[in-house]
Amino acid sequence: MARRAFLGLGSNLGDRVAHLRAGVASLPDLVATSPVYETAPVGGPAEQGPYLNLVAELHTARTPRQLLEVCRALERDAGRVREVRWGPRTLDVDVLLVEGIDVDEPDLQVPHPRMAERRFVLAPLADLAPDLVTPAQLASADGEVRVVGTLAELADSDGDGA
Ligand code: GSY
Repeated sequence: MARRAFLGLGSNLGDRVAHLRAGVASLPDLVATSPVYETAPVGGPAEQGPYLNLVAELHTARTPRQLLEVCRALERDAGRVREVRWGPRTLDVDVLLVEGIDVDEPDLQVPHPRMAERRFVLAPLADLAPDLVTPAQLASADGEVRVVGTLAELADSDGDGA
């Protein structure tokens, strides 16, 4: 059975727009993408640069674990190296939410356990699914975010976010 599912994509290293664009282009069952937000880094080294974030909506019969495999493949394709926890990365892709399914396993929790605290997740999610995010939740989330345009509008080679 196909369900609504949401993935969060972020990049703050290298050509951030190109990394997001390549990630989105490889997503299966894609229905929509939010605008792109430039967002202050949450956690990690103080000197890292701002992120570009967006949320993608899928209509998919894949399980959360199958979606996690998709996310990891996209990160690998972007040359991501897992070195510093919460450190800068070419591409981060998280399973945020799969409607009607909860998962609580050591390497996979869905809904994403920290999404309600993060404005860089809730703001683009609210653009796609206003039924899932209340204005109060958005107001009480942490972090600075600003819309910079749609993925189609933004040029590649935006420089290194770090
Ligand atoms: O959890 C996703 C990676 N990440 C981000 C992010 O995507 N955006 C912002 N603004 N901060 C972040 N910190 C981490 S870790």
